[in-house]
Amino acid sequence: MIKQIAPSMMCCDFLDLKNQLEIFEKTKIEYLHIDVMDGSFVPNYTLGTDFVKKLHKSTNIPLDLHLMIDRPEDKIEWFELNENDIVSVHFESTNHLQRTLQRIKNKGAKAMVAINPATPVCMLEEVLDDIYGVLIMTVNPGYAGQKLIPSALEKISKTRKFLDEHGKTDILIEVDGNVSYENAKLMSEKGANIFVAGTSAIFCDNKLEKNIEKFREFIK
Ligand code: S6P
Ligand code: MG
Repeated sequence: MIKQIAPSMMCCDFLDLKNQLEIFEKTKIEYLHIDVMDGSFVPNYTLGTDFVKKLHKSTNIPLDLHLMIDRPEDKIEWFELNENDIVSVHFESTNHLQRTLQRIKNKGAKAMVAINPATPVCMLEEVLDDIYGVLIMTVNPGYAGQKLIPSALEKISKTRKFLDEHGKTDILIEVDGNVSYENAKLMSEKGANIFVAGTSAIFCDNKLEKNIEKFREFIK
């Protein structure tokens, strides 16, 4: 079973970014999670197109773009995407989910669908052929530092079961929101594959390298 870490870059220390990227490379971090918010789909602003370009120039670690924006189908073109990058688009943010996923794949990236805590995974039945993974929000999107929504844990097992029953054993599950060490362990047991690590875990203090090693032990 694949177990990968995606540090949430909105939680990083921007004044120490160069050193932090070196630590991510040294600890073989699989993805850098980039939260893109538009102040409309979610009540906040975060990272954007220029930061994505800058990271592509500065590291070979693939990016994991989490688009929390309205009408993503019109904005995919704005982003520089590499072959190994992931782009997650919210089910709730578009009337044209399949078209949006197709546009991501046309740009050569891997397409995933993100679902809010209130959205059941069965809503994805018709796009299972179009996706690399499902991003389960374990908090309501918009902010770092929130508390896990308890029903989200069970939703991970439900999602794994739903995917397997549809013959999609290769579709990955990513979890995002309050992925603390303890929660990550439970999420891993329930079938999560990619873990967004933020203020609840690796960015809780300045011992980034040690924290990443510790996090790996919890998701084994
Ligand atoms: C939230 C965003 C997330 C957060 C991450 C922070 O809307 O999509 O990626 O950055 O959840 O982690 P934590 O541990 O502070 O919840
Ligand atoms: Mg996110």
